[in-house]
Amino acid sequence: MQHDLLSPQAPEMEKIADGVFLFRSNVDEKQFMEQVNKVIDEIPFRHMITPGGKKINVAGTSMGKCGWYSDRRGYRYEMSDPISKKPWPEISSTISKIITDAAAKAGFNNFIADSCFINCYSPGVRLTAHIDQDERDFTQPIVSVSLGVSAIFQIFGKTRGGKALNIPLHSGDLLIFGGSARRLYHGVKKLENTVHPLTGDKRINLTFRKAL
Ligand code: MD3
Ligand code: FE
Repeated sequence: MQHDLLSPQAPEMEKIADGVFLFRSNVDEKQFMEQVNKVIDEIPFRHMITPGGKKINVAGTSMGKCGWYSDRRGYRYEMSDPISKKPWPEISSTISKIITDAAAKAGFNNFIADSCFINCYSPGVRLTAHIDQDERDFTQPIVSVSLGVSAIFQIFGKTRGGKALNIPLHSGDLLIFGGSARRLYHGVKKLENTVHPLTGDKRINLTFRKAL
């Protein structure tokens, strides 16, 4: 018999906006962190450079068939790390299945990520409003998993300006962006200077994508 105080249970999935679905404290943080640690052991977080020559304050690395990359030559997906020349570490089948299953619950069937871009935020670092447009097929969703220190994720509209919808993202939260939401500007507010047992003063975000 269910205890009264434990019901009604929180819904597993919350629809935030058209094409945006949030699963609160959905993933096993330690399982995902272990995967991240394997990746950074091979290819550490690095500050890439924009085509215009600016340092990107969020440090990144990748796993999967291809990885998002930026330097003077432009934004693109690379089949291996241009610096170390190593192929990106694989996305484990266990993690891949978790992502495919979550996408299906949001109505995106047969989503298979061929790339996962892993972002690392230090205290004070923010991600300015942008649209991800280096993937080939915009009908494919992006699935995001947050680890460690919480941050405020912001969804703007079809333009950079105006009022944002602010969504706090905590460790273990899984967020899906699909359909028309793929074309919305979004960003992350300056990371607060606090600590989390999993990551210290960092926030790590994984974005699973079908890039090719
Ligand atoms: C909406 N990362 O890596 S994840 C990114 O929390 C990125 O670190 C943020 O934006 C973060 O590009 C947000 C959620 C997300 C990811 C990709 C999107 C939202 C998106 C692509 C299109 C629209
Ligand atoms: Fe993005």
